[in-house]
Amino acid sequence: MSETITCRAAIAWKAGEPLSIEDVQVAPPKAGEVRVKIVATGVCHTDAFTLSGDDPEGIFPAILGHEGGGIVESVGEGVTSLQLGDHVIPLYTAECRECKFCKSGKTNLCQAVRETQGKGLMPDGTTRFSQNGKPIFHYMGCSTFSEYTVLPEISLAKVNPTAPLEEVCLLGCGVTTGMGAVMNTAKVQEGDTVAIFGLGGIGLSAVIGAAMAKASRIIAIDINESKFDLAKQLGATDCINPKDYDKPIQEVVVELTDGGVDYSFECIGNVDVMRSALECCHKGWGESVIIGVAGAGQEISTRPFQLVTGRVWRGTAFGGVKGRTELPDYVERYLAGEFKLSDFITHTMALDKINEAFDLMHEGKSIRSVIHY
Ligand code: NAD
Ligand code: AHE
Ligand code: ZN
Repeated sequence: MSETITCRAAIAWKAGEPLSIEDVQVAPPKAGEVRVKIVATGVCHTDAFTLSGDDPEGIFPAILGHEGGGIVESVGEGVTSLQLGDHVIPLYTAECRECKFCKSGKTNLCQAVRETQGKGLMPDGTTRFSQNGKPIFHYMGCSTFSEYTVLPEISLAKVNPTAPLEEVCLLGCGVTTGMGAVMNTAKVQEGDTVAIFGLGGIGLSAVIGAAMAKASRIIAIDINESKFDLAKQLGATDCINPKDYDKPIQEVVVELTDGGVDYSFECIGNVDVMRSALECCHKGWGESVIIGVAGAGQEISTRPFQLVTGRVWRGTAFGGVKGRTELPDYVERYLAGEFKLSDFITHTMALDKINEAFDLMHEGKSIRSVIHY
């Protein structure tokens, strides 16, 4: 039986306040749980979203972070699929392979631990994090902004140990989400036309996915033109800044593509852009995929006629990817050189500088900052 560990973590004490780097206690894993030493973690816009206070599920104090890579430090009773020393990627979408959702063959949204996860707790309804006896909540079932964290066994993907965790941590959210949205959710085919709104870690990964799918036109859209060089390098055929036009961006895309694109992806979390993304799709068949996460109380709208005339609105979480089954293969494909991750890592830093990662994101200066422990 392992002991409680005291380690450094970035604590979100309150919405809207910077993270505070402090000692926390991490209890040993209980039955069916695994304690992981985090080696590296990316900072995703969703972490900033929750810290801002806009997340209806946001709960404080908590340890944020959900885009990590680490090594199994100890396992609880009954854990069979993982052992000490295994390299793992934490999954905010678990995969139990037993629930109605897992068995449906229709979704990656396993619900086995989702309810307690949304309350910042482990499946038994308690937390493994505390500070001098005061409980601290988990986040998205991952809490990778801590040197050590505890997850359910079903929330860990075991990956090839030769893969650098400082890079493949990005497969824990951003890169898998963007690529998966294109390839799993939309199933873009050779020759299709695509528009991608927002060129952060998610949107640029969608560009990679569209290029891999051999889309004939990949229209990359952002109000920050500093993102355009990398978008082009990754395969975007056109880069557009909506601020350069005095008409709605959907009209611009429709004109550029003889009636609209086959697929569009919203990678921002802006409900007005979600509407543009739907309305730039081709009449009769165009499909728009919502990836961006919008704040509490926000709603999408369009004229129902947009759907009556054949456009489809859908959404995706973690790119529709079943983490334990499919993520190891994403790592293998990265190792085989099918796509690069280093392009995304614009900044690296130690945990005590993590607030700078949030500043860089808000200033539009980073794609991904990766924290090295
Ligand atoms: P990011 O901040 O790195 O990138 C967002 C990009 O959108 C930036 O380049 C920004 O300049 C651009 N942008 C902002 N407003 C715009 C506008 N009006 N028009 C065009 N471009 C605009 O964020 P990210 O980490 O790439 O995440 C993107 C979104 O995806 C977030 O909402 C995040 O919460 C969400 N997300 C969803 C999932 C999922 O599974 N559904 C997974 C990861 C992230
Ligand atoms: N808690 C928010 C929703 C947040 C959300 O949509 N999260 C995405 C992942 S974002 C990763 O960066 C997701 O996978 N959602 C599916 C799920 O089960 O959480 C809210 O609005 O309540
Ligand atoms: Zn994320």
